[in-house]
Amino acid sequence: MAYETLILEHHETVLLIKLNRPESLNAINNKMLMEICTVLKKSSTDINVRVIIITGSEKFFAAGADIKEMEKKNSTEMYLEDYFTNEHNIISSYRKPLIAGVSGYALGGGCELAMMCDIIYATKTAKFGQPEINLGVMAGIGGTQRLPKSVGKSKAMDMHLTGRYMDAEEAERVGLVSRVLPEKDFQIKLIEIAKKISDKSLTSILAIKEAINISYETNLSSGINFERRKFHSLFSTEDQKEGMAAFVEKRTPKFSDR
Ligand code: DAK
Repeated sequence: MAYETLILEHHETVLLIKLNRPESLNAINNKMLMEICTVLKKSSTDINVRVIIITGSEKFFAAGADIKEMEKKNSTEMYLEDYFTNEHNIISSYRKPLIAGVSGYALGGGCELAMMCDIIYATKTAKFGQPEINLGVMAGIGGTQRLPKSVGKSKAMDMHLTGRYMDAEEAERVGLVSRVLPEKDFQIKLIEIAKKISDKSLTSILAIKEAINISYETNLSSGINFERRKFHSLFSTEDQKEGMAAFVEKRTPKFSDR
């Protein structure tokens, strides 16, 4: 299926989604979000897709939600259309790992889309920001909630209230970004890392993602209890037997997702 706002590339079990609205610096419109969600829905049960990368171009990941699409809307329309809510829920509850590869601008909804992913890798040209305050509005797809969890209250307030951008070096230092990677062959490196994840047992991958995400929603003792139950349950898998036998036999494990 051809998409209007996305380019898809399959690299074995890694699916790379490239945001593709260069004329507006990949501003996220309704169509783009719907297309991302269609891809996620299709790939959620596709055994050939184990890890997804969302990336943009060298100069821009996404410069925010599409201001031209929103400009004339009033609050009743926004409320009744429930603008972006369903899409937010589909992306943020996706079970397989989502990697954001950010080069250049990740602003407003672009920064929020990156933060909905599980890991953010960036090049040194990346610029993160929540500049909605300059438009007389505020973040609306998680920016005020996820950013403080990554960078702390003070920096999140600073970014949302001043609208300033955070560069890659600062973003890595404060934990918004996992690693800053070289600009040259950025995409190749992203795929390489995604493949490394993809080679693991899918049962472990899904359990780890679920357990880490639970830590955002629950208290410490409930979270640790959840983790322990997941850990116990993995001992009913063939992959646990294979992984531990491979260690003892000093060989590389061959996981079967069973
Ligand atoms: N939307 C629409 N078009 C955009 C755009 C955007 N976010 N960003 C850039 N463009 C367009 C420009 O209008 C321009 O188009 P033409 O004039 O050529 O037709 C083209 O892309 C190139 O942009 P510039 O000429 O401005 O390029 P520069 O290199 O000079 O500047 C820039 C790059 C990224 C600094 C600048 O473009 C910029 O400031 N862009 C806007 C950044 C921004 O404010 N982003 C936040 C958007 S608001 C919701 C929840 C959340 C949201 C919405 C709803 N609900 C729950 C309901 C999210 C809101 C946002 O993200």
